[in-house]
Amino acid sequence: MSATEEDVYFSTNPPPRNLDAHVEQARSFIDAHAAAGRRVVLLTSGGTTVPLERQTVRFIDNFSAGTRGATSAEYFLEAGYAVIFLHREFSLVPYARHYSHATTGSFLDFLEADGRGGVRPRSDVRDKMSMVLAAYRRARDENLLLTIPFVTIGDYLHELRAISRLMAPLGPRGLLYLAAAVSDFFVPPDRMAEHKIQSTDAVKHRKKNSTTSSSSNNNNNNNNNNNNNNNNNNNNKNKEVNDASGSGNDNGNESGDSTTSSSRSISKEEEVFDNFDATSAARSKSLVIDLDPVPKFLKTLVDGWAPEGMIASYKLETDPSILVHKARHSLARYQHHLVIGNLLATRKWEVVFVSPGREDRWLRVPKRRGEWSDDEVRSLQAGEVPREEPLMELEALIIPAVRDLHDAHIQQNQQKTA
Ligand code: 9Z3
Repeated sequence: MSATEEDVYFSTNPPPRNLDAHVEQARSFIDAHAAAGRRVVLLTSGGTTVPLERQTVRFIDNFSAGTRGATSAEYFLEAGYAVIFLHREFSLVPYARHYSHATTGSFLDFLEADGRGGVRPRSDVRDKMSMVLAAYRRARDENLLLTIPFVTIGDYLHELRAISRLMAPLGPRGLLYLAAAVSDFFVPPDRMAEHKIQSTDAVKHRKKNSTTSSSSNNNNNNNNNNNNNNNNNNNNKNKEVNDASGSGNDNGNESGDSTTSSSRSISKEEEVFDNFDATSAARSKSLVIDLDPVPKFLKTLVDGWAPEGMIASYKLETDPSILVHKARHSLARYQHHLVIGNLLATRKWEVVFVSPGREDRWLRVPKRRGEWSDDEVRSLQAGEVPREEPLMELEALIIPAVRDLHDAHIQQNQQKTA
């Protein structure tokens, strides 16, 4: 991607409101850890949205609960990294993830009355909760975890660019671990509606009618035409509106006597349009959304924003037959260091590491009893979900393996500079 394309994207898509504050937080976080010689991972998590309106009521979302990202963050902290957790607002976050977002019940179910007017954790969850709490407190007290939210694809790209540019002082000790589910398509600002997209023309008609009567009459006529097929009764009422608007000619009333006639016509119209809303014609109106491709920023990221750090990205597919191919394609295209491929259905059981100059490496959670047979591996790789829940968190295997590759990346860089 050319510099101009990048400039155009970032100058036409507005930054998130708190970008400057986030940049300042990230700057002091990175500088402190760079000075301490610690590794820092910028980890992205959760799905980006694509707003359809500037004052957003409707948006397109990307699948991701944030489980991969939030769980990975905990294992990175355990592995000695400081973590910038760039995540979709209200998706899962490290440590709290163990108790939030329950699909049945609530986090309150983990608590019980202590008999003295207070509350305490339920006895059966107390041990685990005190471990989770201790790890969380350590991360917080030692300033090892910085959480920054995003919502839209635009927010995400602005934040990613700004923060990754700050990673330079870390040199090869910086790691970008891109697990967020990022939209491939978006509505460019020049085509985005300001207000909520309407499912009927009713508001447009009403607005126009209350200002210029000639255009309103045209609209009425259009509406009449639409209604013609569906509701003769409405058609008659609409005619009444036209007639009531003053001059009696097709172009509507003159400005002089508009007040009474237009207010009358509006109230009549409301009746007409309320009926109109209910017609099958209005209901069957489809909304066609024309989306542009999101510019591919990974190459720019590798070349310009964080040139010395290691970059690992996830590749999500649902079709097993293309997963490895797409992961390789991504690596060849962006020339970064690691693609972790996963299938939506089996993402909690296995992933594949694809990296330059190395054999593809599958990481799989162990089975409760025995080893995975060749047949079982084949069906996993074909996207078949095992009956039993995974025995452990796959991230417990992924993060140490990423750390090994990061060790090698740092070593290579040291050799180059020696
Ligand atoms: C992933 O593949 C993540 O592992 C998941 C995690 C989104 C599947 P959950 O949060 O899910 O645990 O529920 N993330 C990357 C998805 C993505 O959009 N990748 C892009 C692509 O595949 C490249 S950046 O083209």
